[in-house]
Amino acid sequence: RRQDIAPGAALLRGFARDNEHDVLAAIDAVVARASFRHMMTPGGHTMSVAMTSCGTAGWVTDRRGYRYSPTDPDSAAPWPEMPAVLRDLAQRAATEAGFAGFDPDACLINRYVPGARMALHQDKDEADFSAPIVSLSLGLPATFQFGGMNRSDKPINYQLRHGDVLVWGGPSRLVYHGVLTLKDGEHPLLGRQRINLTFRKAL
Ligand code: MD5
Ligand code: FE
Repeated sequence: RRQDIAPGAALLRGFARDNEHDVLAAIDAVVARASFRHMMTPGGHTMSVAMTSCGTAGWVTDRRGYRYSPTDPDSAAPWPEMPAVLRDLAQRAATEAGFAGFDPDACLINRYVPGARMALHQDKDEADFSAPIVSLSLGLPATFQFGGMNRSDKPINYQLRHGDVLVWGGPSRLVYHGVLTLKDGEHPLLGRQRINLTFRKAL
């Protein structure tokens, strides 16, 4: 059930399915303390994806730029702790993909409703690119684009479904990637939404 999609990038189909109820309860507990919000890009656009975070650092954007913050700008409180069930899942997935010893300090939680999308970008706000990023997809399926080292490289599209985990590091760590506009649908556990978690070593 490990599909290598590029050097350093592995897709673990259905990896989180046996754990889905505990995983969803952990996400609910985080969201109860740090709500999903639509943040503003430095260019002044409001993102269609709603976000929150847990861990010692959370990714934020506003007119001042993109960065990791130890506190939630909405509450000024520290982000909720990363639930053990989520950290363990990310560490097990990283190990299965060849990145034993992954120790994430940030988990960005993205919520897509139908119509939301994420344009091609690189994840480069982290201090250390030697650690991989682990991504967990839940709820409605989405098409993600796996590109190359240049924005103009033609991306390959993959469908990500409920429970799929993607690990990318090494030579793939800085590839351009994105998520196409989410199509409408109804997921038995999550309804009309997709939730994606990305576990990172940010600091
Ligand atoms: C998401 N999140 O699904 C996306 C994609 C982000 C972000 O990109 O920065 O929060 S996570 C999975 C992904 C998509 C495309 C390429 C790669 C991973 N990759 O480079 O392997 O919310
Ligand atoms: Fe990204």
